[in-house]
Amino acid sequence: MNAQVRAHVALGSNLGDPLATLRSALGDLEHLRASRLVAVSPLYRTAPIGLIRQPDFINGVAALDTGLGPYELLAELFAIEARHGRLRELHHAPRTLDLDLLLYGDLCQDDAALTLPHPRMHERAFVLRPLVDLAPDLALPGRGSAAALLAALPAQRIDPL
Ligand code: PH2
Ligand code: MG
Ligand code: MG
Repeated sequence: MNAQVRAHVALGSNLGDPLATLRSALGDLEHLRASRLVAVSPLYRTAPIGLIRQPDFINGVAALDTGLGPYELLAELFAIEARHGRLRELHHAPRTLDLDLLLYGDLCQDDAALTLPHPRMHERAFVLRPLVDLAPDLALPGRGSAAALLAALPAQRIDPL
């Protein structure tokens, strides 16, 4: 197998039965080829950011060790979203399942298909809170300590489930 890279994936849902959807998606991540699901954060009920007139989200973060390359992993995440009825519609619109590749080791890159680290993760408490639960000492390449970034954010409503 290729060298394993630690990747972090954000999970979000605010349509249908979000908790059941996230559990099912985590089951899929557990069976992802060439990969091992290392840890799953606590889940949170979070106020929508962006379009605010939509249901609360359930959010969490998973850590994987993977032998997949970043684009292969991204394609697998899209396939899991599609299996859960995700239609790619409006930016920020409600979704049955959103799986965002946050970090792939400390890889930094920016092209039309994939930006790493995820370009908005450092300003989202619904991402940083569960990420810091999993990895309290993690630093975002180019941005520094995830815990310090979280502490500096304005308050966002995120309640443990
Ligand atoms: N995802 C978005 C936009 N806004 N807000 C919350 N609370 N949680 C999300 O996962 C979320 C969002 C776009 O992907
Ligand atoms: Mg997404
Ligand atoms: Mg997203």
